[in-house]
Amino acid sequence: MTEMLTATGGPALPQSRRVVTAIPGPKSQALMARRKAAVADGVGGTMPVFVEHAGGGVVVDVDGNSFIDLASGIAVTTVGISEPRVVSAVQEQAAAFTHTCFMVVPYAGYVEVCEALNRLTPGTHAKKTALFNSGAEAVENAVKVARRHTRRQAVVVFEHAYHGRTNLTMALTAKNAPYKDGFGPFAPEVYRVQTSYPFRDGKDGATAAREALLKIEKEIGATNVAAILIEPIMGEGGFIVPAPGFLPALREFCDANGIVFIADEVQTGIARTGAWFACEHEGVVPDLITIAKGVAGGLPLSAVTGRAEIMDGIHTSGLGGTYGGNPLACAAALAVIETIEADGLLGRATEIEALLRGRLVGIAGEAGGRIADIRGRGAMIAIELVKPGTTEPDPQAVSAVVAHCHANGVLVITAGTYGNVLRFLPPLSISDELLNEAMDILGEGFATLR
Ligand code: PLZ
Repeated sequence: MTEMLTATGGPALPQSRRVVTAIPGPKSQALMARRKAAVADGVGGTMPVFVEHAGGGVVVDVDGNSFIDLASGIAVTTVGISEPRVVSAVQEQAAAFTHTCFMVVPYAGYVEVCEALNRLTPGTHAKKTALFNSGAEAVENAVKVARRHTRRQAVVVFEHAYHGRTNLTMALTAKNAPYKDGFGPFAPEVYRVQTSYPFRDGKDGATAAREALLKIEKEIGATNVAAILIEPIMGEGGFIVPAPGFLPALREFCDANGIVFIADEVQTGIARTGAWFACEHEGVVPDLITIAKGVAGGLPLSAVTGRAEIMDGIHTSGLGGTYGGNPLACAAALAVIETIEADGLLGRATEIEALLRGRLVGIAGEAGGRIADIRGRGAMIAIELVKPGTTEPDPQAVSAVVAHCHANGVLVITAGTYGNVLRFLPPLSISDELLNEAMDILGEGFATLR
């Protein structure tokens, strides 16, 4: 086990799985009752336990149960929860000043984060960045920038896409329940076309792209399109990796038609897939990239980074917000970027991919045809579950395996339009030992289905 130190130099959390009560334990049960009474029912929940401490590769609950973390708070704590460098940076910043509003009195941290993202995003062209709070807010602003630049309105999005829960981003998101049900009317001028989903459509990237682009030309008209917005790997949609060639074909179409190519890298960005950004795996350089989640180690921060001439097409004060690029979040982001670079975490994501894929192939071999697809990149890997011998989604099997994992100290989450995808998003600070132990429990979970 690797010895870890906290930011204050004290001993870190023991890196082990430990189940000492029924899940949830008594303290979590009491808090769940208070939650039920005080928190709006509409706020979703995965785990019935409340956290007390977390770090490295574990989340420890108020009853002393220690869960192996395969969720990273939905792909946020890529460098680990409370990573020591992030903790010190935030502590120092909090003591200096918590907020002035960058639009009122600016601070260097904001500029430094923009410089870093301009450097780290794909492409050698001149870039500019603006900072916001959430992924949805970044996506909304990218659309604003693209519309202003092109003086066009239509935005093209894809089946299985997820872009957020605000009014515009609900319109951009594909799946109805739970995200959109009853929340309309939705924003206009959003058009959805088919994506590339190799497991389900069996098409190569060029064919899938040709069909999507034909639909755009015939039903929307290329000259009406401000932006094509796509996640390079669909996140909430189930870690759908488009067939090779699909993203480059969209990129080419954007070039040929003066359309802004926006990569939503909110979930895939910042080392998650073994590259700084997932579109690098396909050699695609977006015009605009939306960034959030992993960028600030758990503090709320998001960004739009893109071609300087497109970003600067917006009039002064056309972009902003009270909290965008909050100083604590900027300090955290700079520490996250430093940690990824200093600890070689891009390579670690690739190692995690190899370990998970190896174990999942083994588990699939024993799972009687229930695991029909293993996919993803880096530390963003998923399995799609079907009724054996068919391609029919099996969300019940997912629920049963997840319940086994949760009861046995492994924190996993699901995804997919059909609710039949189990996704693994471990922090890059997790040990091989914990990953292997989590895969053992997962294998046991599948064994209970037989
Ligand atoms: N774009 C690609 O993955 C957030 C959603 C969790 P916010 N995904 C997790 C939930 O159920 O609300 C996401 C994403 C992509 C945009 C977003 C939105 O990011 O920070 O949640 O607004």
